[in-house]
Amino acid sequence: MAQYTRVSGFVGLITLQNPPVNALSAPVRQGIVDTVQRALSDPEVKSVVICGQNGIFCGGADIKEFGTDMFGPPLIPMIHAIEAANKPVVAAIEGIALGGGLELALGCHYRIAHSKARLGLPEVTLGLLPAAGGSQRLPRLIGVPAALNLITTGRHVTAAEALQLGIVDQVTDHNTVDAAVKFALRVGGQSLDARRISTYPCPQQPDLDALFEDVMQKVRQSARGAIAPVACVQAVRAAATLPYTQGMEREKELMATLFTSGQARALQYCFFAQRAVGRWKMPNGARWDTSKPRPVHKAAVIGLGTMGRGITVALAQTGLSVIAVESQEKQLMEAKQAVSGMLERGAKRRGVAPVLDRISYSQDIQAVADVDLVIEAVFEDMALKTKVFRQLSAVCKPGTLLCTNTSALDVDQLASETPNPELVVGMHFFAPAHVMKLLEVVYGSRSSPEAVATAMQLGKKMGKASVAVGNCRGFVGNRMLKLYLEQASFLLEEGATPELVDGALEEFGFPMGVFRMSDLSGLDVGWRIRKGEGLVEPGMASGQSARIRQGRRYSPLGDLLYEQGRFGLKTSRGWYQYDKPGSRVARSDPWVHSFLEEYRARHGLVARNIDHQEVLERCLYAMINEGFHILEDGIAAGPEDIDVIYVFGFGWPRHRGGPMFYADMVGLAKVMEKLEHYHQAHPDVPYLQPSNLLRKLVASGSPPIHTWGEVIKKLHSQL
Ligand code: 3H9
Repeated sequence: MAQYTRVSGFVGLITLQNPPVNALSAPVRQGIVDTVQRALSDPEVKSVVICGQNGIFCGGADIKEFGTDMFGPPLIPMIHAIEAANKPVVAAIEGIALGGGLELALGCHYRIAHSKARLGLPEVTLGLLPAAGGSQRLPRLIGVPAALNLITTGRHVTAAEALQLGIVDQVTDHNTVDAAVKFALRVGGQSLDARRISTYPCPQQPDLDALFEDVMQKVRQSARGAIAPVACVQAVRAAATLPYTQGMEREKELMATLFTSGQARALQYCFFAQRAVGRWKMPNGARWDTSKPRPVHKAAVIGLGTMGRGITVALAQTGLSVIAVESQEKQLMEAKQAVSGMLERGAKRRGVAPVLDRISYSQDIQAVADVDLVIEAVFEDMALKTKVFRQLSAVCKPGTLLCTNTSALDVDQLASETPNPELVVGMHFFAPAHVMKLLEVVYGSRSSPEAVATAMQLGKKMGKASVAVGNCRGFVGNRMLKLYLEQASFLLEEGATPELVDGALEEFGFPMGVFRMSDLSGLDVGWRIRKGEGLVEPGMASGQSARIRQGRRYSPLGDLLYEQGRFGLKTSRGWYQYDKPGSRVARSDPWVHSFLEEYRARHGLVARNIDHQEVLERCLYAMINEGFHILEDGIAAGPEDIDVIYVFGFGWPRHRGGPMFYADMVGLAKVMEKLEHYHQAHPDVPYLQPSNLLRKLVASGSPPIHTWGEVIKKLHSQL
């Protein structure tokens, strides 16, 4: 797990060996302890180099070990022993030095990095802090402001930035281990007094209290209830104000709280869930590891509304040639300008040249004849999409993959309009498509494994968390969202206000409550979807029937606001009021409050007190119950798929793991009992009735989330 060789006569070379990222598992730590000791006790050896095999220095502590009975030598004394060594130890950083990997490097006396290496302390993203001395050494090395930035965000820096910050001593474009060995030979025998970072005083900082107060306020605001970023600030404060040994005590204390927290569990679950969704499988047995993606060099986007423009940008930024097609000339001109603007702004942010020449524009669908893949993003209307799919089938070269960006329509129906339904999949992007990290890849009943593999691979190339899901109305994300939105409206009918509902959800950790979100996306959007479903009836109908549609409870509140021209942000009025169209500051609107009172009076509804707990239970448990239905129906392969969709596409707070993980944390029996309670109180809302799968899981003793698959399999085999 750590190989030892002597090179160039006088250098002990230690190579970490634990693929794929040389994580510091117990055998690796043992290997480091043993080989360092060997090098230090060998009189021939004048200096030591530590590197990682396969061009990767180290990805940090082994996350898989967390939550298990940890054994083997602990990291802190191991790193102290390296720092205290009387022979120079040089870290040769290739690939990555992250978390404990960078902490190991900070314990070394010198650091040499390859120009393509990335370094960082991403522990905060796992609900932790750099607790192998990282929170104490980094501020001493690069100063408090820069260390705070890196530790509280977990961002990775390039080798160039690391050099500028003073994290590394040298950057090379050549063989890093060779450069480190050469360097080690040169510094062998030199004094190490000035090279032990733990002995450095923290660089002086004027008005330290004000700095920490300011940072803490910002961190609390952006953390939305996550505790690790706050602990990171506290740990760095200890580095700035306490001697090293006391700072280490504080680091340990803070880590102890974080390490066993539910938030750390949730964030580590998210880390693995994000990777697990890449190992997709379909109910027919097709899988990620047996399905070969097709090469995609040239793609087309049909329809250049908001979604089409974002998709065009995302594809071009991935390096593909893109043909962007829009039949309306005015819309095409506007889109061209908007896409160029997005590409230029994105390029400026990343410090690269914009890739405007990768895109060609056309009004004629014939222009897509030679592309490998098309993404249709026209208006959400089945008749229109059907027409486009028929045209594409006639125009495209054989084998072209036809993808639809529909957010809810039937992928199978569209596929049936083409002679090759196996080449049709959904690629459901989320607005803005070049920014949002989620992609639902929707397979129809006849989609080929190659088509799914190609869409999944393209999603990955675009930097999206891509999740393969089955075909049903709304797929996974929007199918669950519908019930969440409905419950929020029902709560208004029963006595809540938009402020109360949003307050509860934002306190839970959503960046935006449901009504602020609705104002942002536009009440007209939701109205159009409900109209398409045949749910909208115009006018202020009164009486019970106005609140029953298609045989179950319905709230026409959103429709009534829409009829008043209150579309949300774009009209400065919606569930809230705004100073001007587009303003993000939502202010309470007395009109909405009187409107709600009149509405309740008209329908004979008596307002009652509703607390935050009820808001959360009604909105979240309804959504979670639908998640169980989705698992039962085989639309999502596992709870991780649902959770990744919600964390990446719907603002579910990552430190709460996702809706299904949250249900597991709350306790399945409790979720079921609450659903039963609310269903009894609202028998006209059938979806509050606990799903079969939830009942089965509770009956099986509420097994932990990673074992739900067994119960789901059993349920499917009984069907
Ligand atoms: C820490 O260090 C705490 C310390 O302060 C000490 C406290 C006392 N452990 O992402 P990929 C697996 S906390 C175990 O697909 P990429 C990963 O699950 C740690 N496994 O590849 C996957 O497995 P599988 C701080 C790990 O090239 C495989 O490696 N460190 C670890 O896109 C490939 O991963 C971090 O937070 C690990 N540390 O990205 C770094 N890392 O194939 C976390 C990865 O079975 N890691 N695996 O699905 C990453 O950010 C990315 O994995 C990395 C590679 C950038 C390294």
